[in-house]
Amino acid sequence: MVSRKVEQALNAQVAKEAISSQIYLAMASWAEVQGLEGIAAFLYSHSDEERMHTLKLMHYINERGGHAVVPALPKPPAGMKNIMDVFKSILQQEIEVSADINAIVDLCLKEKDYTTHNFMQWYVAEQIEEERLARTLLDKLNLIGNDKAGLYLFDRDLMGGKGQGAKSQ
Ligand code: OFO
Repeated sequence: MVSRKVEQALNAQVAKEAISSQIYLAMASWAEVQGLEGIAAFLYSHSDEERMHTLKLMHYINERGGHAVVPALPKPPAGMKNIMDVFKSILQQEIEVSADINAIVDLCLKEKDYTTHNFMQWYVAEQIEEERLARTLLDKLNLIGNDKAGLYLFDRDLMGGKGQGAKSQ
Protein backbone atom coordinates (compact mmCIF):
# COMPACT_ATOMS: atom_id res chain seq x y z
CA MET A 1 0.00 0.00 0.00
CA VAL A 2 1.38 3.42 -0.92
CA SER A 3 1.03 6.25 1.58
CA ARG A 4 -1.03 9.29 0.62
CA LYS A 5 2.16 11.36 0.26
CA VAL A 6 3.84 8.84 -2.02
CA GLU A 7 0.64 8.43 -4.05
CA GLN A 8 0.48 12.20 -4.59
CA ALA A 9 4.14 12.36 -5.60
CA LEU A 10 3.70 9.48 -8.04
CA ASN A 11 0.60 11.10 -9.52
CA ALA A 12 2.55 14.34 -9.95
CA GLN A 13 5.16 12.30 -11.81
CA VAL A 14 2.43 10.77 -14.01
CA ALA A 15 1.68 14.34 -15.10
CA LYS A 16 5.38 15.13 -15.66
CA GLU A 17 5.89 12.09 -17.87
CA ALA A 18 2.71 12.87 -19.83
CA ILE A 19 3.93 16.46 -20.30
CA SER A 20 7.26 15.10 -21.58
CA SER A 21 5.36 12.95 -24.06
CA GLN A 22 3.43 15.99 -25.29
CA ILE A 23 6.60 18.08 -25.60
CA TYR A 24 8.34 15.40 -27.69
CA LEU A 25 5.20 15.07 -29.78
CA ALA A 26 5.05 18.82 -30.49
CA MET A 27 8.73 18.82 -31.42
CA ALA A 28 8.25 15.80 -33.67
CA SER A 29 5.50 17.57 -35.56
CA TRP A 30 7.68 20.69 -35.91
CA ALA A 31 10.63 18.62 -37.23
CA GLU A 32 8.36 16.79 -39.68
CA VAL A 33 7.16 20.10 -41.10
CA GLN A 34 10.80 21.20 -41.50
CA GLY A 35 11.47 18.09 -43.61
CA LEU A 36 13.72 16.60 -40.92
CA GLU A 37 12.27 13.12 -41.20
CA GLY A 38 14.85 11.28 -39.14
CA ILE A 39 14.70 13.74 -36.27
CA ALA A 40 10.89 13.61 -36.43
CA ALA A 41 10.96 9.79 -36.28
CA PHE A 42 13.25 9.92 -33.25
CA LEU A 43 11.01 12.44 -31.50
CA TYR A 44 7.76 10.57 -32.28
CA SER A 45 9.31 7.40 -30.96
CA HIS A 46 10.52 9.18 -27.84
CA SER A 47 7.05 10.60 -27.26
CA ASP A 48 5.79 6.99 -27.21
CA GLU A 49 8.50 6.08 -24.71
CA GLU A 50 7.36 8.88 -22.41
CA ARG A 51 3.80 7.57 -22.62
CA MET A 52 5.13 4.17 -21.59
CA HIS A 53 6.83 5.86 -18.60
CA THR A 54 3.45 7.41 -17.75
CA LEU A 55 1.58 4.11 -17.96
CA LYS A 56 4.19 2.21 -15.95
CA LEU A 57 3.67 4.68 -13.08
CA MET A 58 -0.13 4.56 -13.37
CA HIS A 59 -0.20 0.75 -13.21
CA TYR A 60 2.13 0.78 -10.22
CA ILE A 61 0.00 3.29 -8.29
CA ASN A 62 -3.16 1.25 -8.91
CA GLU A 63 -1.48 -2.06 -8.08
CA ARG A 64 -0.31 -0.62 -4.75
CA GLY A 65 -3.78 0.40 -3.62
CA GLY A 66 -3.70 3.99 -4.85
CA HIS A 67 -5.58 5.68 -7.66
CA ALA A 68 -3.68 6.91 -10.69
CA VAL A 69 -5.29 10.08 -11.95
CA VAL A 70 -5.20 11.16 -15.59
CA PRO A 71 -3.88 14.74 -15.49
CA ALA A 72 -4.89 17.85 -17.45
CA LEU A 73 -1.94 18.85 -19.61
CA PRO A 74 -0.66 22.27 -20.63
CA LYS A 75 -0.32 22.96 -24.36
CA PRO A 76 3.30 22.31 -25.36
CA PRO A 77 5.20 24.95 -27.35
CA ALA A 78 4.41 24.57 -31.08
CA GLY A 79 7.16 26.66 -32.62
CA MET A 80 10.91 26.12 -32.17
CA LYS A 81 13.66 28.52 -33.25
CA ASN A 82 15.87 25.82 -34.74
CA ILE A 83 16.99 22.26 -34.20
CA MET A 84 19.58 23.27 -31.62
CA ASP A 85 16.81 24.89 -29.64
CA VAL A 86 14.84 21.63 -29.75
CA PHE A 87 17.65 19.55 -28.28
CA LYS A 88 18.56 22.18 -25.70
CA SER A 89 14.94 22.11 -24.46
CA ILE A 90 14.99 18.32 -24.43
CA LEU A 91 18.11 18.23 -22.26
CA GLN A 92 16.59 20.81 -19.91
CA GLN A 93 13.36 18.80 -19.69
CA GLU A 94 15.27 15.60 -18.90
CA ILE A 95 17.37 17.32 -16.23
CA GLU A 96 14.15 18.53 -14.58
CA VAL A 97 12.59 15.06 -14.77
CA SER A 98 15.72 13.56 -13.18
CA ALA A 99 15.39 16.02 -10.29
CA ASP A 100 11.71 15.04 -9.87
CA ILE A 101 12.60 11.35 -9.82
CA ASN A 102 15.34 11.94 -7.24
CA ALA A 103 12.88 13.84 -5.05
CA ILE A 104 10.50 10.85 -5.13
CA VAL A 105 13.34 8.48 -4.22
CA ASP A 106 14.15 10.77 -1.31
CA LEU A 107 10.50 10.81 -0.19
CA CYS A 108 10.36 7.00 -0.35
CA LEU A 109 13.26 6.78 2.08
CA LYS A 110 11.65 9.32 4.43
CA GLU A 111 8.36 7.38 4.29
CA LYS A 112 10.20 4.04 4.63
CA ASP A 113 8.45 2.89 1.44
CA TYR A 114 11.13 0.48 0.22
CA THR A 115 8.87 -1.13 -2.38
CA THR A 116 8.32 2.15 -4.22
CA HIS A 117 11.97 3.00 -3.68
CA ASN A 118 12.86 -0.22 -5.50
CA PHE A 119 10.31 0.48 -8.27
CA MET A 120 11.75 3.98 -8.80
CA GLN A 121 15.24 2.61 -9.47
CA TRP A 122 14.08 1.81 -13.01
CA TYR A 123 13.37 5.52 -13.51
CA VAL A 124 16.69 6.52 -11.97
CA ALA A 125 18.54 4.33 -14.50
CA GLU A 126 16.32 5.50 -17.33
CA GLN A 127 17.08 9.16 -16.57
CA ILE A 128 20.83 8.54 -16.76
CA GLU A 129 20.26 7.20 -20.28
CA GLU A 130 17.84 9.99 -21.27
CA GLU A 131 20.25 12.73 -20.19
CA ARG A 132 23.20 10.98 -21.82
CA LEU A 133 21.36 10.69 -25.12
CA ALA A 134 20.22 14.33 -25.08
CA ARG A 135 23.79 15.49 -24.30
CA THR A 136 25.29 13.31 -27.04
CA LEU A 137 22.87 14.64 -29.66
CA LEU A 138 23.46 18.22 -28.52
CA ASP A 139 27.25 17.72 -28.74
CA LYS A 140 26.84 16.45 -32.28
CA LEU A 141 24.73 19.44 -33.24
CA ASN A 142 27.38 21.73 -31.78
CA LEU A 143 29.99 20.04 -33.96
CA ILE A 144 27.77 20.35 -37.02
CA GLY A 145 27.18 24.07 -36.50
CA ASN A 146 25.77 25.58 -39.71
CA ASP A 147 26.95 22.75 -41.94
CA LYS A 148 23.90 21.63 -43.95
CA ALA A 149 25.55 18.37 -45.05
CA GLY A 150 26.23 17.61 -41.40
CA LEU A 151 22.60 18.20 -40.50
CA TYR A 152 21.54 15.93 -43.36
CA LEU A 153 23.70 13.12 -41.96
CA PHE A 154 22.50 13.76 -38.40
CA ASP A 155 18.91 13.52 -39.60
CA ARG A 156 19.67 10.32 -41.52
CA ASP A 157 21.35 8.79 -38.45
CA LEU A 158 18.17 9.29 -36.44
CA MET A 159 15.95 7.73 -39.12
CA GLY A 160 15.57 4.52 -37.07
CA GLY A 161 13.68 6.60 -34.53
CA LYS A 162 15.74 5.51 -31.53
CA GLY A 163 18.86 7.64 -31.71
CA GLN A 164 20.91 4.48 -32.38
CA GLY A 165 23.23 6.46 -34.62
CA ALA A 166 24.05 8.64 -31.66
CA LYS A 167 24.72 5.62 -29.47
CA SER A 168 27.04 3.80 -31.85
CA GLN A 169 29.32 6.73 -32.73
FE1 OFO B 1 10.40 9.83 -18.86
O1 OFO B 1 12.12 10.19 -19.29
FE2 OFO B 1 12.21 11.65 -20.45
O2 OFO B 1 11.23 12.84 -19.57
